[in-house]
Amino acid sequence: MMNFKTICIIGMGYIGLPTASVFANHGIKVLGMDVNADVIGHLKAGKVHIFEPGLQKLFHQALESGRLQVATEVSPAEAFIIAVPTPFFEDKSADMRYVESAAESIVPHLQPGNLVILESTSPPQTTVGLVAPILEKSGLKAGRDFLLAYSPERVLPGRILEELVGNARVIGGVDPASAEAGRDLYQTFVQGDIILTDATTAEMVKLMENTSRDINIAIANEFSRLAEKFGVDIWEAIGIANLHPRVEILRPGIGVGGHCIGVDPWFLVEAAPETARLVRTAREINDAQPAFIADLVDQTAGGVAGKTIALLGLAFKPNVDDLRESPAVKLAHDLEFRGAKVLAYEPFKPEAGLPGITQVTTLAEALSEADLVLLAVAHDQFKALDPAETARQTPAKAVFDAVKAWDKPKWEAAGFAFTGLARRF
Ligand code: SAJ
Repeated sequence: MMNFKTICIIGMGYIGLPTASVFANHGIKVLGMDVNADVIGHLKAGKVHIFEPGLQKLFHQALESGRLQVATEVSPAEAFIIAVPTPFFEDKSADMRYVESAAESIVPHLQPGNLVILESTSPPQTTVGLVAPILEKSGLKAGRDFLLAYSPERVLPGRILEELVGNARVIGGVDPASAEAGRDLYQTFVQGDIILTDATTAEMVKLMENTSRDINIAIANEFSRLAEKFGVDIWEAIGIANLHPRVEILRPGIGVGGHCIGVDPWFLVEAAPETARLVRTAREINDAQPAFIADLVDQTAGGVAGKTIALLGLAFKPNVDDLRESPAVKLAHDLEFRGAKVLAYEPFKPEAGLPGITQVTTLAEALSEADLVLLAVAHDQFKALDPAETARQTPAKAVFDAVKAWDKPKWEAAGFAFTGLARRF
């Protein structure tokens, strides 16, 4: 069994930072590296730059222990973990430049016997086809001179710290020794099962998980459109269907966002366009959902042109501060395109500075001149809004709940005309 004393984690984002903190708190010396000097500056000052429950405390504890350091340069270590983003280009093809440069930055430091782990979600065969050849520029060979594995992160934003420790972990090696070394490293803190396989299988597993969730959300969104067409309350219908022991329909909404589920399925489409047909269709359905909601709001409001809409929430899902690929942002643009004036309020990121979005920093400001209040993201603080109190803060006489977070009778009792996505009750 290998015993790792030092690791270097490349990328101090949503995955790298919690992972670095957890390792350090379990007795390993960690260097957290990020090319962004602002991020490192923040971290050095003891402040985490992202919102995730419990992370600030965990990070602080790791710094205090003296085992976690952060820097803008890679340093030698027994193991290297790559946890950088893999976004996509305009044409939906994978942008692997961060992974490439992370691998390049390891090359000068790579020693025989080191372990390198890729955690970033990547197209099939990235580990063997892209990362191995870059690392081999060191003159060392993957599987023979150094160990190389793929181990995807699978944690849910909002529950990252629990899931990092509790979830099962898959580790795919370029050879069995690499997978075993990965297990030795992660079992430092992982309490869930650790499953060993080959690198390409582990890459597929990750893509299959997020793709199947995307497809399941797409069918829920398509059902919501059908329900609109047939005058059915989709929430009632799903509730009843889900009583069936083998049916579990997810929630329709304003679309799918974030840097994972809305992105990863495209890696399969790009890798095998002729084969991944259902995958592509699901992506297209979910991507079109913000425009569908904008049309629905437009119809139910008797036209949004010239009206002011208080848009509640810009994050990609409830109770997170992440606005990447957010359908709420697309919805704001779509409503503006239809002639509305949108005042967006996002409590987790009140000043995001998004181009083309008018953001206000308080709820009161959003409400004060609204004709319509549109709930886009079911943050706890929006769910808890009191309709009577809201009525006192706004001239708006109508609300639209796109995510079934509000109680229709209560809002009606407060004097609002209430509509929502496929909503009768
Ligand atoms: N959404 C719906 N309806 C639902 C569930 C979600 O519209 O019933 C929307 C959300 O509002 C959001 C998007 O889908 O816009 C994605 O949210 P999510 O909570 O389903 O997932 P993510 O993107 O936060 O995290 C996913 C997780 N993957 C799976 O559950 C299979 C997580 O475990 C992964 O680690 C993460 O992607 C990742 O990093 O890949």
